[in-house]
Amino acid sequence: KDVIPPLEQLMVEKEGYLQKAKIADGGKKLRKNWSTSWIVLSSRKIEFYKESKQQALSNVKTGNKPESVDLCGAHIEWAKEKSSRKNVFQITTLSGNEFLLQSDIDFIILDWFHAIKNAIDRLPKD
Ligand code: I3P
Repeated sequence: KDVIPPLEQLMVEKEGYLQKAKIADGGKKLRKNWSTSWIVLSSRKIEFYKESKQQALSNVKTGNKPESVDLCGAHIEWAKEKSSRKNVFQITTLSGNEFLLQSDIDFIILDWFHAIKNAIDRLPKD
């Protein structure tokens, strides 16, 4: 059963570039290192690509996989105190991964915050 995933799980809800820094992995703190990431949100996960979308697509053959973040049970919150940059929010996953996302452009970061928050709120918590 469940061989064919529901169509909604496959649908991309939003994609674009943001500044990203992963600051914890499995609860273990990492050195903050901001970089531009191509970000793809679908109903239950976010994928972070290191390269542009074009490069990511052309790299499919090389097996260059994006970092995938399960949104089930994840938390999202503004994180003013975690950076000297403006417009930073944090996503924390059930597995203890922490990501900061940032854009200098107010409406872009607001759109992303609400899109991710809506996706999380629609999902079961575990
Ligand atoms: C970090 C780098 C980050 C900065 C961070 C620094 O230094 O400058 O950009 O975060 O500040 O520690 P390094 O490259 O030497 O690791 P913000 O840009 O988000 O402020 P922090 O330690 O206060 O988080």
